[in-house]
Amino acid sequence: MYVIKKPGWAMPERSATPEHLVVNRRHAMGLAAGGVALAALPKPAAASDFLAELYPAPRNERFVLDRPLTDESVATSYNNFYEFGSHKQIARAAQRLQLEPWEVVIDGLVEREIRLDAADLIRRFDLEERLYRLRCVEAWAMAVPWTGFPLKDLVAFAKPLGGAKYLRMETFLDPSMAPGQRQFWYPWPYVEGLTMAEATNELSFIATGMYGRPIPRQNGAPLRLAVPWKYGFKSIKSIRRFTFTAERPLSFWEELQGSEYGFWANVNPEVPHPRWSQAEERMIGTDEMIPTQLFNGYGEFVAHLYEGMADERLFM
Ligand SMILES: Nc1nc2c(c(=O)[nH]1)N[C@H]1C(S)=C(S)[C@@H](COP(=O)(O)O)O[C@H]1N2
Ligand SMILES: [Mo]
Repeated sequence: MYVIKKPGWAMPERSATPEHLVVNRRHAMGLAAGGVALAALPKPAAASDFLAELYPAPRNERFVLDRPLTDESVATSYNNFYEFGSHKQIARAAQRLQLEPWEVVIDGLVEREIRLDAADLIRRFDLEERLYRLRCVEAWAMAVPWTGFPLKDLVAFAKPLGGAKYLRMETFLDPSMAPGQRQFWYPWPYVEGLTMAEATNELSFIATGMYGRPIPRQNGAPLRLAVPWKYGFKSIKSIRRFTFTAERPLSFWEELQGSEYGFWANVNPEVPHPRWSQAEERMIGTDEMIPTQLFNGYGEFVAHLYEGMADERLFM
């Protein structure tokens, strides 16, 4: 594990989450001694029932936090999801996102193209919970318990060919559900990409749930990437298509404003955004200011991926 400095404001994440979530989550459906079972907590507004029977899943204890979890009500009501508007209060509008049917396409440089429903895809993998930080390029941050599966499991399922160098991911395209997609000056659909080494890194995760429940629409149901060492815009929501390619994909923000949002987008407090400093981050919910860390504190897992790449714009 990497060494974490515990500042005065830090508290162990265990005190921020019901203890039964740490213990035996699949069987913690009744009332746990000394606390209220998760299933008994009131469901927040704008929650989802998609594959509800799969949650909660057991926690993977390898991923620890240095700060309290963000309140569920905050993490599910302060969002970036430009398909539903270019502001943070899109949770209500995002309820129009229709999750059934949701066909996922896996194509490009693969043994054979795969098309299957998101529910069938998710059921193929062992779900686990991970506590991750998320650092938006706009200098706000949160700490959330995702549920999902490692992206490398999906890569193995896809059987990419030797020539595959990148994984390109694409969000749905349906302006009738998503009013933001009628804003023609954006290059819809939202696209993101990773190198194969990044996609198969242990940290790369596909989130299907959050706070021990199905992931809400506003946070990227039914499938959303979580790559916590990169700025939040890399964590593409509501993925419909995974394409293995030989060419580096052009991502949504890079196409829109390549001088400010690049392909790599690794977090680095010492490389300012052209219009603001990246030295600190504001935790949503508490507004605490916290020093930002190189690779958002995940260097132990990912720093080696970027050795010998000094010519690339790794931190923008
Ligand atoms: N499809 C899609 N994915 C997206 C975005 C978006 O607008 N559309 N915004 C990104 C940005 S900028 C951030 S910071 C995170 C926000 O995730 P959250 O709303 O779950 O906090 O989602 C990322 N994924
Ligand atoms: Mo972001």
